[in-house]
Amino acid sequence: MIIGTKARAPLAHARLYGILDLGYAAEDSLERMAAQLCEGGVDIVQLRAKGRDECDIEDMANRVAPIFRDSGVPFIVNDHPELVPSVGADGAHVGQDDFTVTDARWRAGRALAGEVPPPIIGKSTHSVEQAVAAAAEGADYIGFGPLFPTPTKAGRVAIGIAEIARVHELVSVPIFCIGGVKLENLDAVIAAGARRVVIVSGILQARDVVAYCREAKGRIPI
Ligand code: TZP
Ligand code: MG
Repeated sequence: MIIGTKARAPLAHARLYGILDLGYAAEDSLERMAAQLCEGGVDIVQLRAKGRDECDIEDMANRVAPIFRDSGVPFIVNDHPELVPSVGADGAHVGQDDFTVTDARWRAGRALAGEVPPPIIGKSTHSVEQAVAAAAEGADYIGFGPLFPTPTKAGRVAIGIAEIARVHELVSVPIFCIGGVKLENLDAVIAAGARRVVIVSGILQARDVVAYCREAKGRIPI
């Protein structure tokens, strides 16, 4: 059942992207963490549950979706666009080796035909070339990174911060800089040209999740 109490905030206004990552958030803490992310002011949230089967992910998404909906925070499901209609999510996020944007949009949107607003489809990119291609493919937003080495995406080569300015010149959809971003380096990431960031472990491992989100959000210029 979909009960909306607050209109979904526009993606264009989003500055801080949080991820409920099962690598850090215990399964029995999801509702509590979701509420804290909302209280901290994250603008968009993704559920990321690598290695979990789709039924489990559907159950978890069903548990947290109402919390995000009540706060007007867009809720994105990683890797499983076909779950978007059944859990009442706002969209899906796909990687370079996952569905194309078109395919993801079709899977996410087919049961929502005629409903407004349409699902949001985001795509991970790891270079300026991939970022340009994802935007051309029709992604509503992109992730750009990992900027720094991170255990959350172990083994992926860090791309650094030097290309942040360039990617913002070439890509007009919202760009969320991701990968190893923490309060400690956030100012440098912003100084390099980032307007939006994703912070995963920094937020989920914070002693005070709400305060961490508020501090991060307050440092990202409007
Ligand atoms: N994609 C690129 S880096 C990354 C993902 C999902 C992980 C970011 O996590 P953290 O903990 O903020 O480095
Ligand atoms: Mg993926």
